[in-house]
Amino acid sequence: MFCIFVQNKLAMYENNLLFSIAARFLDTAQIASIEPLGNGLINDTFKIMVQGCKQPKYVLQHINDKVFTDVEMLQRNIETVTDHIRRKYEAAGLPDIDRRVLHFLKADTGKTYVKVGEEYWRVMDFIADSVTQEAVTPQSAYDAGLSFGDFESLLADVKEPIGEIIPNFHNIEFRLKQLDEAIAADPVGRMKDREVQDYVKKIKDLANEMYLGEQLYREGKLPKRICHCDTKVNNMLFDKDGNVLCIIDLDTIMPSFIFSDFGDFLRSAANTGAEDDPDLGNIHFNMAIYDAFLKGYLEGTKSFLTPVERENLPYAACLFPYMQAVRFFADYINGDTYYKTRYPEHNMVRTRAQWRLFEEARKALK
Ligand code: GN1
Ligand code: MG
Repeated sequence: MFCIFVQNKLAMYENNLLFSIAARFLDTAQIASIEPLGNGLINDTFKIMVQGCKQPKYVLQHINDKVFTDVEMLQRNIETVTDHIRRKYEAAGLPDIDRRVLHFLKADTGKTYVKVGEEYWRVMDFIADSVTQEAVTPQSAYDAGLSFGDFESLLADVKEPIGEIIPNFHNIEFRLKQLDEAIAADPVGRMKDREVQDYVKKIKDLANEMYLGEQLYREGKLPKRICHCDTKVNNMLFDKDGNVLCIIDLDTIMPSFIFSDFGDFLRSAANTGAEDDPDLGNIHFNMAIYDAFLKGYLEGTKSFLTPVERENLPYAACLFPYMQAVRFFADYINGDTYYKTRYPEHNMVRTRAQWRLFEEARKALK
């Protein structure tokens, strides 16, 4: 049995259950074990080990359908995108395509997910000989810029509709409205804390500055494109030599401003501390990483990026720590109902850390 922290509770996954779900996708006779994998804040992920193989063969994932309420759309989006990229790679004669784009297995239902009881599950191939990194160097930041730029340009001509899987996901006006609702409801009494009140004020004082993207969009000056929308460093797989292999965690692919992919990558990559660093002294905005990522991203997107998008990339790098602070903070006030937390104050610690990163980015990019 495995225990995984979900919303302060231990989620228990019986081995038998995991095996029986895997059996819907593949022949379980080959399975040696199923064990927890990774540190996502939303879904629960497991690696499937098979006999005679040191590295995992498949990844089994429990889909959080409180967050992704339309699982059919979720998987359709992912299949559309992965099929599209695969076809392009094949046409270009690229080698080793199975390690460059994710592949989801079909279950006995013919779909790439199953519903077991009230829960949704899926299985994908594990990308062989790949590693994740929590930190980047200027060289890998440059490569990541190229890769995410490439990723967006590969998706520029997708014909099938890509649904907005989480409506208003990166809309800061909407996120601030959610914060206001949390403040008004104050369901667990966290608003009486002086520090919490101070953060409300700090966040609101700078809100106008952060509305820029939505304003430009309303004025018809900023397009939405198909973006990844969760470009954290640990959502890229690298090969043993540190080259970018494959972009993973495709759940949030949806139409958005390119600011999402640019800003969210730097939110993790340019942070010299951890996303939830309790020591704010560790948190600075690393300009060498910013410059390298920018260079790669501009190269990767040169076929389509407009001047308005290009000029506002520094804004995007500030917007994302700001927005993440707002989201962690609202969840804290709501009593930790969205993000997995490991201890009671976790979302507040994350809020402080993201706010500090925002201040540091704003100072560095002024
Ligand atoms: C969530 O689960 P994970 O780590 O891929 C969140 C992102 C946040 C991130 C913060 C659907 O992503 O938007 O930036 O946590 N995903 C969703 O680490 O809300
Ligand atoms: Mg994600």
